[in-house]
Amino acid sequence: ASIQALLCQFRLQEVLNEDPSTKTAWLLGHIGGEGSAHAGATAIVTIERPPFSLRAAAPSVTAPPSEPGQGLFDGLALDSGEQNDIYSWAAGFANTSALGPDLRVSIICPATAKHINKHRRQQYKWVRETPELYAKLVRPFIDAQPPARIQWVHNILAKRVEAERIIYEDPDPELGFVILPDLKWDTTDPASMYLVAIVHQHGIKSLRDLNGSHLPLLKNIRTKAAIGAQKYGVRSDCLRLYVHYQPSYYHLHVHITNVALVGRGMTADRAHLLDVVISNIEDIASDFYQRATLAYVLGSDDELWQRWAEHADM
Ligand code: M7G
Repeated sequence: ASIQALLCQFRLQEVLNEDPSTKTAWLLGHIGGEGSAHAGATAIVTIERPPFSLRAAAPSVTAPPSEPGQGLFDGLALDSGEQNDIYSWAAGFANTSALGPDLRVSIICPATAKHINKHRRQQYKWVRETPELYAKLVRPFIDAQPPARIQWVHNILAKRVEAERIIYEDPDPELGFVILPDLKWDTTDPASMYLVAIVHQHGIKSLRDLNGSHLPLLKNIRTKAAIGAQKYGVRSDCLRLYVHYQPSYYHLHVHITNVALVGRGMTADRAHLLDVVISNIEDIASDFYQRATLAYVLGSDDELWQRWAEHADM
């Protein structure tokens, strides 16, 4: 059957997730089986509003002005909208090919339970981790992490894997680290440069462990990140350096990105800027991060979620 025919049979059961920022929705339902005893096949339909393709619609400088009746907004069906002084706005349906397609659809059918869980919205909670809660809930969780979780880190530090991708190394066992492209970056576009610095020292699990004794290490990373970034032509004043709390991997590493890159991992939810970390330790207190309350978002998919959920105050 054509995609259109399949979609005409789709019966919605649940909106699994909606993301206003990407204008995407994930719908769970059934296709086929109508009027018969069986329910049809489980299907996940993803609908997305694509970006406008205005470049194709824009007249080139040499083209003659468009004929009447060939305007960009022909076929538009708008509500009456609002007007106020020089401002007016309305909503409606495009019905015009000049703006490009206004819907993209994809179907997984039959969808498995795994597909469904993957696309179902997580619940989120904002938690405030005091030093006491860290000691009670989080540190035991970190200590229980299987070493295999950071095997990839050890492989990089021992040059067993990705050795040719290392773009800078300070081999000092105390102050040293390696810098290499993050797996999220394909190294083609410097505007989206994403590097990671992984320290040689073992045992610094996270931001919580950092104190005055680590200032030389942190400053060393701050200085040398610029050398690494030079390889991609990114200037030292165009770098955003931060650590995540909570991180996914409990071996100290610093994210190094082009400031032009904006995305989820650098929002206030989890990112702690290296400059601020250094200043807090150096200018405020050597044990700042042992005394601070650190707040962050937990998703119901996070393993830490369960630990907090068992804690009565959550
Ligand atoms: P994080 O703050 O611990 O967790 O960062 P996050 O992934 O939730 O941000 C770990 C960083 O290391 C992430 O930016 C990952 O994309 C990156 N990363 C993870 N792995 C398994 C690898 C890897 O094998 N190689 C490289 N180069 N980067 C990795």
